[in-house]
Amino acid sequence: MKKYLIIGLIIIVGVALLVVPLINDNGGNDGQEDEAVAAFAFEDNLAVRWNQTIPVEIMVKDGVTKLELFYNDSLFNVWNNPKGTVSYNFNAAFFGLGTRSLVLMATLEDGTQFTDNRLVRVLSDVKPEIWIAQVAGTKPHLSTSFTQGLEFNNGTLYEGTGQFGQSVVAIVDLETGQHKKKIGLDGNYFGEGITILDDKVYQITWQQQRCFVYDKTTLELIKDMNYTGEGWGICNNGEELIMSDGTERIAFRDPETFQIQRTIEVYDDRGPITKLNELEYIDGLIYANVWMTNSVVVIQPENGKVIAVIDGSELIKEGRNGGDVMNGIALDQKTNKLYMTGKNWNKLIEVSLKKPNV
Ligand SMILES: [Ca+2]
Repeated sequence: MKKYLIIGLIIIVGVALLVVPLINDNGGNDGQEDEAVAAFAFEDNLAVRWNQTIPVEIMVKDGVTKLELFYNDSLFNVWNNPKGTVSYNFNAAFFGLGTRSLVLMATLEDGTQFTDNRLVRVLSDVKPEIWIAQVAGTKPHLSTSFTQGLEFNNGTLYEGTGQFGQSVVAIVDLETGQHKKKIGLDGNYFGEGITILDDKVYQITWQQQRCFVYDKTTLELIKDMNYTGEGWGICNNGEELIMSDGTERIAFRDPETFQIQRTIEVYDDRGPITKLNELEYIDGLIYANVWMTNSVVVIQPENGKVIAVIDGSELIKEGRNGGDVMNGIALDQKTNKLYMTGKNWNKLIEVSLKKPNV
């Protein structure tokens, strides 16, 4: 009997949790157009460009003692006893590119509160240049490698591969494409990007939320670190790890703790660029493969603006040969040669970039 009593109590509490928010919501804004005491004067969400002004107009009915405006969860302005239409303009670049929330909260004399909210999408003010990736040379690449990470360190090429049961980190012979030394992941892990910082190789995993750290010479495992969310590509700027997760978001992480220090959202002048995959840090810019496309986007790390899109069509023709998507960007700092490849491609392609007016 005690068991049924407990089950009964759980059901009652469950129903109460469902019903109470519904009751409270009647005092809120949803579907209360005629009763709203304050609301944005525009119906839809807003799209603005970096450095443009976000024009906010709010219609206020009588009886509102306090009106508060929040942008991206920060209080931006307060009006006491507002009347009629109030306006407020601020710069869209304040919290950077991306999707932000705009919330107004109106308080009546009796303490009742009403809210209204919209989203603001802040687009880049830069129209990306088109750079053409041209084939400058080719080298062999193991067509068994489902390439997820590619990076040079002091003239040595490292590759990380994916697929359950086939994921490795390898030191690659640049001339033959063969793996000179490698370490495999346990079959439960799907390898993703790799990067080398301070004599350590960092390898992230797709959905297993774990980053493995190896000695860059011996490839012996030093430690592993946990994180939340998916892992796709990784590179570094000499101080921070820079990681993509399959969305438009890029996180800058502390290499010791793997904690996120800041994030950017990657946008061009039309919207977000999602499915950011393998990364490479070159001359202060982040190059990113865009999954399922022939494109690499070139991103400003300070703000997420895409300044160029590299068209990889010629590389696909040259290197794909029945393989999977383009993935893998690596600059050999010693020779200043740029290489790109794809998953299961049989060629590693030396690339020259044709830029406008160059
Ligand atoms: Ca890379």
